[in-house]
Order: sequence, then C-alpha cells, then structure tokens
Amino acid sequence: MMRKSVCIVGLLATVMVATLLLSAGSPGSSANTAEPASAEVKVDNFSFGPATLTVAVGTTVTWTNRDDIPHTIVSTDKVFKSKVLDTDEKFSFTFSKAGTYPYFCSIHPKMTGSVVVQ
Ligand SMILES: [Cu+2]
Repeated sequence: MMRKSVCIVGLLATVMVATLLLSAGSPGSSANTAEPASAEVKVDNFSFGPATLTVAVGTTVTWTNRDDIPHTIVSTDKVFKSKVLDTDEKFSFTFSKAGTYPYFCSIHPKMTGSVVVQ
C-alpha cells in the first residue's frame, strides 16, 4: 500500500518537472507582453497628451499631430528631434535608457512635455 502511493507521488513529480521543462523550453510570447512596447502621445490644441508619459525601458513612443497646425517634437537634451509634423504626421522614438526626457515644440516653445522612462 505504502509503496504504491509513493510511486504515484513520484510519477506526479515527474510529470510536473516535465511540464515545467516544456513550458520553459518553448520561446513563449507571454514573457515579454507584460510591459507595453509602444505608447502614444497625441499633439492637439497646442498641447501634448499626456503631458507626462511614463513608460518602461525599450518602449517606442509615437507622437501624432492631431492639430491642424504644424508642430515639432524636440528633446530639450537633444536626444531626439522630429521634422515639422503636419496634420496626422507621426514621429517615433525608442527609449532604451531610463531617465526623464523633457521635450518641447520648437515652433511653439511654450508647448512642453516629458517622457519618464523607468
Ligand atoms: Cu507646436
């Protein structure tokens, strides 16, 4: 009796180890989907929305000009700089280092925003 139950426990343990090995071995897509790889900032009505965006390291941020006036996205610390974006034009930048990245519109310098990368 005792021997049989030990045997079942051993079998269960073997199955569990095998399952763990199988799930660890497959290059799962679930591991990297926990944090968003992209984020959006809308440029509209002379402002950035959200004005402060917090993202994880490695995130690509895309600004889209929803205004009917041209704007630019220029990093205060010269990390990135867009061309003049007309209506519905986009600019993307991938943040590979943690930090705070303030930016502004060079046409309307009172338009400011920042991206916090952590
Ligand atoms: Cu502007």
